[in-house]
Amino acid sequence: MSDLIATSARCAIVGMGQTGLSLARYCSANGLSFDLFDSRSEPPLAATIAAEFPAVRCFTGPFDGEQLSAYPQLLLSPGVARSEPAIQQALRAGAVLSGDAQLFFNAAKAPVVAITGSNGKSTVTTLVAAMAAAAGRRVAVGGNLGTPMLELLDASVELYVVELSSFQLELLDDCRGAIVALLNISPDHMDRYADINSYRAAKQRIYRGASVAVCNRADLLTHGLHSSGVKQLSFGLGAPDLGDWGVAEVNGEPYLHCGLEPLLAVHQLPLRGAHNVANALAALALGGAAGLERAAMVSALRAFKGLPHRCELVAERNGVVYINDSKATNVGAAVAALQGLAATSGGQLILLAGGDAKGQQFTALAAAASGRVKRVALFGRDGGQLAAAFAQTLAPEQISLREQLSEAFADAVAAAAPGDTVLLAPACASFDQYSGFAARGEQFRALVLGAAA
Ligand code: UMA
Ligand code: ADP
Repeated sequence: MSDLIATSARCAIVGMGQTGLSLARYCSANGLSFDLFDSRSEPPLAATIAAEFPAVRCFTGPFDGEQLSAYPQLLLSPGVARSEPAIQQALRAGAVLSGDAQLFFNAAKAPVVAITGSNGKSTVTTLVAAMAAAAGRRVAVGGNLGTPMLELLDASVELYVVELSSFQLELLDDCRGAIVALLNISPDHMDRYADINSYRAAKQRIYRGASVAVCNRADLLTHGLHSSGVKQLSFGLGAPDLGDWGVAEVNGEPYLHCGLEPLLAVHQLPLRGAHNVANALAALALGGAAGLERAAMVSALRAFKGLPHRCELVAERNGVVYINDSKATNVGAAVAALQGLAATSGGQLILLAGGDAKGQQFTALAAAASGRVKRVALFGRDGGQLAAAFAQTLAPEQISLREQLSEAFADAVAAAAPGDTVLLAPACASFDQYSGFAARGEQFRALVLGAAA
């Protein structure tokens, strides 16, 4: 439900990570009493929370459903699934569940642009914020991108731009007139959802209460059912209808367009790959709906070189190009990287992949590798699962399987010839061996630059 139900009742904040801390600060600032829970014995922010809220009770270790059932409201962090048996028990006992996203939308006094999708969220979120800044707006940007949404709230902000994960959307009922986009849907987090339909259903919640809904013409799973009051816009790589966003030729050259109006030649985008053209169009659609001036949006697009760990050029060494796409934590993103780079790199690709498979199937990745890669060097906990999938499309001598990224990297270097591209696009989460995708990308960068131990 939308609001905190009873200001006098103590609520349970579940999760003692970044979101839990932001929820505690929000409750405290609003005079609400709360206890904190985390199923881990040593939650990452336990010490910070204890120092900031010395009088607050913190319970760590496996959740106790009976204990949680005593609270009328549970504020869940995104990493805690509502399907947890203890959470289900509290629900049956009548508890109301909410999350930081709903509290944020309730409290935000300035317009909000909200972005979700399986891939491209961070890129589009950052782009829209850059466009707003170029247009002179006081903009606050965060959410799944990094800074918890509740930490962004500030009376001086003129536009909020937030990235929302499916986890955060699970508890969102009403985004209260936000301008929203669902960029694309491909399987991800299949260890949390029963199937792609329940994952899609979580993503589609972004449309609840939206004033403007932006979808991807090429991806039917992003199309929502809206009530008549919602303005609908679309983006896609084909020519757009009036008012929509797409690509059409001007004198034989592809240009980003709004309807019939050309805005920028595709080759002037520093971002590479067809998926980034789609991202640029989505950002334009959102920025346009938020009233940003087109000239400012175009200047931001021309300046934006992309985020680290997303198809990022690390170096060229001995004629071999090294690309860090550590943020490719699912099959859809890794396939986009393979397709994009195979189209632009002259030589052959060597793919480094593996890690925590999150319940995914790798058939689509193996199919995309066929004819595009000369070798795959696999690593990490679930490297064996990837090896089994690649065995269906590649010859045995094209596949190597190691424990560590450093070992797989050595295999990749040994196989690389001048003109080739070595691509880290793991198609897996990193948590089996790293603190996150950034740490994995940094190790790759260090290996390439010869600085790793
Ligand atoms: N956890 C427990 N027990 C608990 C609470 C959490 O085991 O009681 C585990 C979770 O399962 C998870 C980890 O702890 O593995 C962190 O969960 P969290 O909810 O405490 O995370 P926060 O520190 O609050 O960070 C969250 C987002 N994390 C997740 O959704 C897992 C961050 O997104 C986000 O930047 C931050 O809020 C601020 O909004 C990270 C992420 O990996 C980058 N997101 C996923 C993704 O992008 O694919 C969805
Ligand atoms: P997210 O925040 O959704 O994870 P990012 O912008 O951080 O998205 O990009 C994550 C990964 O997905 C990167 O590997 C990037 O190259 C790839 N990617 C970005 N945009 C798209 C897209 N529109 N379609 C498919 N893959 C994409």
